[in-house]
Amino acid sequence: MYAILDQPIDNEWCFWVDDDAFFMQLDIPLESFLTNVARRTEMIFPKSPVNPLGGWTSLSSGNFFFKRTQAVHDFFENALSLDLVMIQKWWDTDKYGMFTKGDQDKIVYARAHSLRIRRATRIIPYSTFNFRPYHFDKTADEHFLVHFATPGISKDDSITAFQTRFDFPDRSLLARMQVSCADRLYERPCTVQSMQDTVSQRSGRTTQ
Ligand SMILES: [Mn+2]
Repeated sequence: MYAILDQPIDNEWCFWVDDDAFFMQLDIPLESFLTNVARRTEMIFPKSPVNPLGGWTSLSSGNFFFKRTQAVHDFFENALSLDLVMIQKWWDTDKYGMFTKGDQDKIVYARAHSLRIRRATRIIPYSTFNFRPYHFDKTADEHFLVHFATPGISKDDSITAFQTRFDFPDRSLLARMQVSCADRLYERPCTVQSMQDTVSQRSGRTTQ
């Protein structure tokens, strides 16, 4: 949300994508999802699919469109300031699905408390672009995007399984830092500090 708050207010459409989501159909422009969007619409969130364990959420903040307007900026500024403990007490699982203990819940709460924002938001089916690895049967480019938000398996393992299943020649979906940590796993445990060391070494800086 800090990254979104850093954006200029220029009324341009943007697409947020988590670091555990990847575009798989690079020939399809993002603009193709914005045809026939009402003038009042300033954010477009997909729902989540129902995962293999039955979990779902009323919206997914892992990949969504937002317009760089003052109203959207103010919305995220307000959402960011909210207290998760307060939100958890308010949370209605039947209505909003899983409580995920993060920014997504803040977005759900802030939206539920703003008629202005509800009117400016479109919630679309998960099958527009919020696909998970278990939706891919045939090829890695079967759907527009893959989001490694999967229960019961770490993101790295989920990415590695996907790459193995579709014969990726390399480990390109894993972040370089993660690959480096995975490769060094048998040498020493991977900690946040060792990841920071890796970053510092790569950028030629010394660790403070
Ligand atoms: Mn995610």
